[in-house]
Amino acid sequence: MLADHDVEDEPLTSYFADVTRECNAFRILLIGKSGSGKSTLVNEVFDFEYEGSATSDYSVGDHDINRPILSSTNRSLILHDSKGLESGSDKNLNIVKRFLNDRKNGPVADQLHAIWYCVEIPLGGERLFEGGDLALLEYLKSSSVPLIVVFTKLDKLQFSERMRLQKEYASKGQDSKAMRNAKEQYVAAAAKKYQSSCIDVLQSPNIPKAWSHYCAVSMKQPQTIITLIELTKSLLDSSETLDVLFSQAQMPDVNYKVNLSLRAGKNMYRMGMFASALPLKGIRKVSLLKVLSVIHSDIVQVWNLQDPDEILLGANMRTMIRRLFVEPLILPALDCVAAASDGNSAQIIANIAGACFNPATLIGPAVSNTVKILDDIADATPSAARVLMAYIIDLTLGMESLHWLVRHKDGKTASEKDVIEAFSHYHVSENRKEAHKKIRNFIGDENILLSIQRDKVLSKAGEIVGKCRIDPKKMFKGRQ
Ligand SMILES: Nc1nc2c(ncn2[C@@H]2O[C@H](COP(=O)(O)OP(=O)(O)O)[C@@H](O)[C@H]2O)c(=O)[nH]1
Ligand SMILES: [Mg+2]
Repeated sequence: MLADHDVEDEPLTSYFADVTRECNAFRILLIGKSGSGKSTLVNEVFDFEYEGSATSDYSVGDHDINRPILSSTNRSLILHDSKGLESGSDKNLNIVKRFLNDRKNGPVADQLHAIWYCVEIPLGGERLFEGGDLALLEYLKSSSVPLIVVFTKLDKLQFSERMRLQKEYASKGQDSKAMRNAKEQYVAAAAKKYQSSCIDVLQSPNIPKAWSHYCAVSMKQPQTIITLIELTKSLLDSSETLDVLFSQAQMPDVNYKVNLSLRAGKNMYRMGMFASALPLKGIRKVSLLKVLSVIHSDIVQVWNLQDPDEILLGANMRTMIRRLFVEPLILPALDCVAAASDGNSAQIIANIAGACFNPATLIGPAVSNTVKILDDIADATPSAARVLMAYIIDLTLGMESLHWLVRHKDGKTASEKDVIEAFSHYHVSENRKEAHKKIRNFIGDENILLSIQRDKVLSKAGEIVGKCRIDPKKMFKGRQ
């Protein structure tokens, strides 16, 4: 709560700014031999590309663990990279130990937030860990940093099992074409091998038990990457800051982003409904417009899309969201535009969205009207509740559409055209219509009390988003 004396100048603090005040990037250490798939993995999880190199060039001959690796493609991650420790490499072992020790204490921003210990799944009886690795694992037993052993290149093991089975079939005189339909078989055979050559070894008494979690990943199997993300997330539960930063930094786990997007909205909803409604001494009325702009930047930051032209936080973007999603709520007649013109409503909506990015047509009469209305609303009315709820839901689902659109592009950056396309797509979708119908049904004008029951409204918002999620397959149907 605001203290009386600094009320006048206290800006509206966003949930995101608040949670990330002490630390604004997730810091991770990757350990693993050269070629074990570390760079590939961070690219899959974080869209993290090293400057000037496609894969692993940065590491050639130089794994300086102390050097934080940053990337302009994802500013929410700080990476440290260390090669695996061969036997007898005491020097390297000591460097890693010193690094871990140096980062044990101190501010949370300097600490290490997770360690992924990468080991390539052996195909032909190679050793999982070298002697130096064992010494390091022994040392890591006393570390409190979440550690996950990540077995990499699962697809290669599956492929090699497939080949082995194919030969076996052939040697028995069976048609090797039968193998084409034998995916289940070779996946199961690979799982068995993974169990004996990785899990059993990891769990054997001679491997120091520094780890409590492990998983297998493949760059060709997105679900395995999500499993690693969920596992890492499950180890961060005690820190809201780290949970938020990791959710922001990782890219493929859309559910994780949607949940955080709603959580960010939830905290600001309280602001929107209460700071204005309660006659607390000294607290200024906060206009809904102001609250919406904070919700906007919080939700946009969660999605962490590459936005070189700074479109997503700009005034034009906020105008577009108001125009497409808020206006129809406060001035229902405007919703007819979309409803009446089914045939090419997508184009009409895209035109309206596009106009918001064109300064010459920026402020139409409807827009300035809404701005005024929003600026005047500083009360806990059902109408304010609907606007807040819709803003959170629409922006979350619109950003989800944009996320899918951008992920399918080379370079993965959001352009103005993408923004217009994604939000128009969402606007004319059944998802949006359904979401708005549910919002209106939920908060009717008589529901003044309901609208200030934050938890009810927000669990409802979560439920609505859950039912109206974007289906990327549908979204890209008909596109080449
Ligand atoms: N088949 C397959 N190859 C992979 C996988 N992960 C990495 N690789 C390949 O392994 C090689 C080394 O990967 P890299 O990420 O550079 O390893 P690093 O030296 O540990 O950073 C590259 O050619 C990658 O394409 C995977 O999951 N499956
Ligand atoms: Mg590398």
